[in-house]
Amino acid sequence: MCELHKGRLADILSSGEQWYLHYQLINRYKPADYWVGGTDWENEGEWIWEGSQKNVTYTYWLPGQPNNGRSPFVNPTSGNAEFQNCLSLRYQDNFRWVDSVCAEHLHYICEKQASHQVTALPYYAYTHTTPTFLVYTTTTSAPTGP
Ligand SMILES: [Ca+2]
Repeated sequence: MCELHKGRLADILSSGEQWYLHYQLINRYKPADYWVGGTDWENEGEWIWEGSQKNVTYTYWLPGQPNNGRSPFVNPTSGNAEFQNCLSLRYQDNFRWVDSVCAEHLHYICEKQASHQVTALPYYAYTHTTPTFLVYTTTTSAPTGP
């Protein structure tokens, strides 16, 4: 998915990045849930940003999340119901984070190196240097999985 755009699924490393995305999503994009690059696929409960392999330190989980819920989604390959190992931003909860089944099809947010400094937004005083976030409004499953 993001590789097509020469980027990777977004890391959210600070409240500044979270609010930057929040502002962009509510003003410019569809009211929808979005994938970013967090996953605990390899070690349950140990969340990393898969693009950079950084630990997830800043968090914006919805209270009660992540809960590693088992969804009714059945992996068409394995035939098993899947647990929640990928991180999505939930529209109905102000883009707080929840863990979701990676095979779900959601919109997604990539990031790539900026070629120049991007100064964003009238509303939150946040100068976004690098990376640049790119929001895609087609849907796809998260790329992590067996
Ligand atoms: Ca999990």
